[in-house]
Amino acid sequence: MKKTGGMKICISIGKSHHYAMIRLHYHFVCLCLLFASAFCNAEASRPNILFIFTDDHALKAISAYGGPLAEIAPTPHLDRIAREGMLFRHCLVTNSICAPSRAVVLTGKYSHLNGQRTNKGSFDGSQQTVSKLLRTAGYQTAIIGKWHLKSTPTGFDHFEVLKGQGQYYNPMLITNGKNINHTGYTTDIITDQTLKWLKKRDHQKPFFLMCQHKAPHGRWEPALRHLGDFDDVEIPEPPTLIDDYSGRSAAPAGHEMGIAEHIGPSRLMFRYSSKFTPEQLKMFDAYFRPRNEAAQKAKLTGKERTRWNYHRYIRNYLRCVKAVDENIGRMLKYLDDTGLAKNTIVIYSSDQGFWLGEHGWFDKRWMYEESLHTPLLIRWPSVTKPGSTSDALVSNVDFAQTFLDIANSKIPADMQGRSLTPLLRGKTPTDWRKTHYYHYYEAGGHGVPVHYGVTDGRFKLIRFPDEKLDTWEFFDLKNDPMELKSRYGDSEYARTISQLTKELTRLRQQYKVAE
Ligand SMILES: [Ca+2]
Repeated sequence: MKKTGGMKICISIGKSHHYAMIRLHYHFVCLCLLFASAFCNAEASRPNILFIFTDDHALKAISAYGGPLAEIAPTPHLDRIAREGMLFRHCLVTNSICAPSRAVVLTGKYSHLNGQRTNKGSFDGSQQTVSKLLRTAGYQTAIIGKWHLKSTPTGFDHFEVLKGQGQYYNPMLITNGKNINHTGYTTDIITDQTLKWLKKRDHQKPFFLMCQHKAPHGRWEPALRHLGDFDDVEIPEPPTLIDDYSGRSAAPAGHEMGIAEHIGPSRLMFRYSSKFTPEQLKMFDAYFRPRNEAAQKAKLTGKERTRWNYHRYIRNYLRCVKAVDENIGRMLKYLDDTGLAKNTIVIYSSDQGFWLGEHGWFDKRWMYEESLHTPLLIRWPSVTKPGSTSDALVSNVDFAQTFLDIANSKIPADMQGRSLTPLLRGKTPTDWRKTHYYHYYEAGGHGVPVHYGVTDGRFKLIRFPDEKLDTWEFFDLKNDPMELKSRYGDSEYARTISQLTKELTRLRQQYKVAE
């Protein structure tokens, strides 16, 4: 208001009514500035949403979830998100496979409604997505890293995505339509590019940023700095590494995801998938070649071969996770250093879980526990109680609605999930879902047949409709957490099976499943 005095002096030489008009005009401008400032503060107070998403990250490979790998391969930065936010123990995917899961996250709809039932085909980007809705609501939107939906990303102010699966080294990133080659380790580069975008973004708008890593998807090529990590520690084998699939239907025995027989030379680093620079190749060869030659010379067979494959696989997988965790540390540090941390919600998840040798498997797809569950850690400063956990049945179909709710945006009625914000505020609604519907469509992928089912967290009912199988499975997860014995048809469980069968029908109607 200091200028008012100056103005008075300035216009005191003018006519008195002219002076009054100018003063009125000046006050009007001041009021406008005040309103504009208040509006900007409201804009700034809408939280930023940082969604960090990985590919094929098993819960057991995040130390915050505990388990036998937690001490061997700690993930301190992921654990920090859990320690400062909420860890969800039962985030269940609707369809445990890469592209479909990503489509569910973007649309808040099951695969049969968003059209992305399998990894084949291209995502219909003309449909309603959460990125479009948030952009319309005034958010600046960006996706950097793995996209895996073939069609050009829509609803983003900025996209910078790998082509298809991408590779672990020297990736090409399609950057707003232009192909740009990078040299280095892809997990590091995706973070570099994410931080670059954060620095140059429009600081007047809140952001919705999807930072999506390729890792730890196969074929597991570690960062050069992690070659040799975990070599000196004994990694426990899962109790079901050698599994004969008895006690269940014929379905799991038909798998083609065996660490023993299907994992193949490129997943075991006898062949490399990335196009290396000469220096990178030299370091890979220096580490892997002598070990590979020793393994070939030993001519291992049977269980010994399975065990060797498992240890080769799990070490490379954990090395890839280690680079993810380090890069999450870089992201969190940037939020701290810039002061963004206090108004940025950080969400960590993966497109599904993964088999780390249980039942002798790598890969995902099955409705069994390890691939049905996906990690979910959310830090919402001053809203979510640090170090809290939730046992509610939540799902990747809830993510879109959660993002919209956080942004205080309208949630379209055709989305099929539910916002997690009440849970994040510490209150699970009494009518929160008690059962979860699952549906896998990619017939024959890694030998996994089409199947669908329901679980309430304690029991699980699975239907394999393929005419050659035409079978069901039922598991009591409390008494049989490793899902080794189907009790379908067991009179002891007749009532529960009947109830779950009815619930399955009800859920299929609720979610508008036609097939
Ligand atoms: Ca995946």
